[in-house]
Amino acid sequence: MKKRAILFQSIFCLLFSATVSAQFPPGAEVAINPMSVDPATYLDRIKLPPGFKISIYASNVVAARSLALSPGGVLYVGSRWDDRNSQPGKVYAVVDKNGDYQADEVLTIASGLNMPNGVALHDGDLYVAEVNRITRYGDIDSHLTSPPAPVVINDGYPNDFMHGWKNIAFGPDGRLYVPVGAPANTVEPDADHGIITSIKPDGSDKQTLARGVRNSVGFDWHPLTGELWFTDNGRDLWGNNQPPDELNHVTKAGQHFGYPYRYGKGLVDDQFKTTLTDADFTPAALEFPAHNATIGMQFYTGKSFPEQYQNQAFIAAHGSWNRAEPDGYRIFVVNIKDNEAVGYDIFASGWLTEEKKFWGRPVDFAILPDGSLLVSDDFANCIYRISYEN
Ligand SMILES: [Ca+2]
Ligand SMILES: [Ca+2]
Repeated sequence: MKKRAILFQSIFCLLFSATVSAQFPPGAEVAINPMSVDPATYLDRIKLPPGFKISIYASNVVAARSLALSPGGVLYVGSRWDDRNSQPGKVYAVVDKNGDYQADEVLTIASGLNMPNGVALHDGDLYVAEVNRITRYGDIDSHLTSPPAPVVINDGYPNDFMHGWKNIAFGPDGRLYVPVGAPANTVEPDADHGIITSIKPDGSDKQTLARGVRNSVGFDWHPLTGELWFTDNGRDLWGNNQPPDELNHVTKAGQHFGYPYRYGKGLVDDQFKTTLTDADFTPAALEFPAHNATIGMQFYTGKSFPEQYQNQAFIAAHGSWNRAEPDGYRIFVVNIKDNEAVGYDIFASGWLTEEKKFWGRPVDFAILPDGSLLVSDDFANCIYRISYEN
């Protein structure tokens, strides 16, 4: 009896501390077994396919999240916080002045923002997504040292902190796509949560493209079809090996991608009753291992990687926090054939050591004009460059 009480207490404490971590991220969203190292000294641990090389493009980019590269070659970087103990975040501009693929300047474009995770560029203007609002910084490349005051184009998004940080990007239709995550681990979201929306560049005409999305922090449009594909993270606190993380494929507006009733290709979470049936849900196009935290994604449209990577999707697995043995901390490449995701390979790994400690967490991508791939890391506070050297 006493043993049972202790066991119950331990489980309760574990669940409680995990829930607290889930609800109060900045300081508390600490995955298991972090190790702080100079990433430059650990790069030789990264495993890549033959012929590929990784280097540091920029260091000291604190909490580097979403990436957007301007036609002028300036890399804009969002973040969720300034450091692990303070929530307001910064937006950076990373400049490689002499074209040697090593940044010479990391400038702060804006600071004190409400988790400015998302950045996007359109007609020379920088768009920044905070939790509840989208702002625009006009003609940004020309004003790196004296950025203009931001213009608020939409402040009508929910202000929930949980899953409120956003990836944003302009679609082939010229609209800005803005997700709104579910405001908890598992909850039946109202019409304003668990969705992917789009707005015009002036912030007007909000439309909802997809529902049943728990927390997408990565999406991109297929270069040939122009259709949206997005990552989504499965729920926490449901064991070490379920539910799967997801890659999803939007084939028409209004599709429901399952949350909180279904995960992956059809795993049922019956804690919520619904009159919706399997036919009402769009299953994931591809499943990834649970808790890998698949976030940033990028179709490869560069020219320097081998032919097999053309139009394939790179996906960053940020790495687990809610799993007994850490997993993730790597980059997948998804094989998309005839508009179907047929499988994935591990493209880059090694941020998780053999002792199951992690020293880096990949987040998002950008493609340089030479075809090399930039990768942000919000734990090692840097931007990597992966190139194909033959
Ligand atoms: Ca340089
Ligand atoms: Ca789903």
